[in-house]
Amino acid sequence: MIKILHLSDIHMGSSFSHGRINPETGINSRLEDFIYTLSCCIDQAINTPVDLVLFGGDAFPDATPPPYVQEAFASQFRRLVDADIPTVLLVGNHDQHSQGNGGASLCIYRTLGVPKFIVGDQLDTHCIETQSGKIQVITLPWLTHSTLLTRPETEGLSVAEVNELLIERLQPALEGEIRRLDPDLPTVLLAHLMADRANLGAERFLAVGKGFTIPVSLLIRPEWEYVALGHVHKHQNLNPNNDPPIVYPGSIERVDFSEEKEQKGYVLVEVEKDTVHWEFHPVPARDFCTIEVDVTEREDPQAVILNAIQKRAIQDAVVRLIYKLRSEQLDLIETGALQGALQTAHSFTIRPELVSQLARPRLPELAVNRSLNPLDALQAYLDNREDLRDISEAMLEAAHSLLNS
Ligand SMILES: [Mn+2]
Repeated sequence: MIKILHLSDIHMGSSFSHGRINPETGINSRLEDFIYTLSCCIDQAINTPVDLVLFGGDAFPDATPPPYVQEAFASQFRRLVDADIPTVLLVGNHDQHSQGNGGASLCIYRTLGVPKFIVGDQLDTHCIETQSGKIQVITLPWLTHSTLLTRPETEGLSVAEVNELLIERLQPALEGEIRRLDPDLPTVLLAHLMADRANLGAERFLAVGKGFTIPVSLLIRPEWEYVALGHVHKHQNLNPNNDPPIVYPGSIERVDFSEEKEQKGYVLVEVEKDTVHWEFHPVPARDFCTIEVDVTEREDPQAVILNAIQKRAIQDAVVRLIYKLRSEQLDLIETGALQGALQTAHSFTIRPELVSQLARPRLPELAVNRSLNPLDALQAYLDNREDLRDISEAMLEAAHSLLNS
């Protein structure tokens, strides 16, 4: 029986806007959070101990993280080297450099020849010798147009057609890897991809440009015991009959509020030829908490908001307070007291939304049902800005020459 710890989507270095600077270290508290949850995963790998760690991709927000973030990541994975645990680092879309090939942020581990570390930056099969026997891991990093297609092939095609063509190419390539497998050894497919049955989370907004979706049917094969995925931040198994399990462990910390209600963690897998057992383990990720109140119809909006805050567990959480009110109620709100009520939160933002003001255009000349050319719109704007009168002539002139250039 080979024991595997499968984690993914670490995104170390993101979510800084939800943190504060730790005065003792000068480090953003959210980086400390991400280091902490990663250390929980590594602790588990070492204490179990597992025979293999599989990382499903997206180590950082981009391919060129600042050195102190890289170092924080490396010092956690270094513990696996010391514990003699083989590790596969798969390249996700956030790890790829837009210029050039491969994962700039992860390839350094191969360049340095870190013992028992494998970087999965291409479709390949790795036969790994573990404490409990051999296992085959097929690595399938994030695919882009240029991975399997040339520009003339994709010219004039729609996104959907390119997607189809890419899958047509992927299929035989994957088939080639499958044919080379030793049928007597347990096998895992480790892939960073968007499967067409996956529920979306923050990754939808984080990704630059649209990626490809891979049909789940392509991942259901008797040749492998487990499919270890990365990319989607919400933990899920895409094949509930577990034949084989197709599992996103999800991210290990909340990257933003879209992950507020998701449990964060990693997956422990036990695998041998034709048998697999897996289990999700939560990590103590920092809580996020949205408090939304509509006080437009309330006599005492301040008390209603304070009451809404009181009812929620905000201690040490990243909190956002959103309240809707009418402009006439503005004088009834004392922001200082709201801030006071949120003091026990790790960090908080307060966002008042003025209802009446949103419904009415600020300048009657710019009503939604009227279409103005850009110069008329600028003219209307400047007419309403006393303070810009001195430069309004010059601005109109500049706008005119820009539009005519
Ligand atoms: Mn990703």
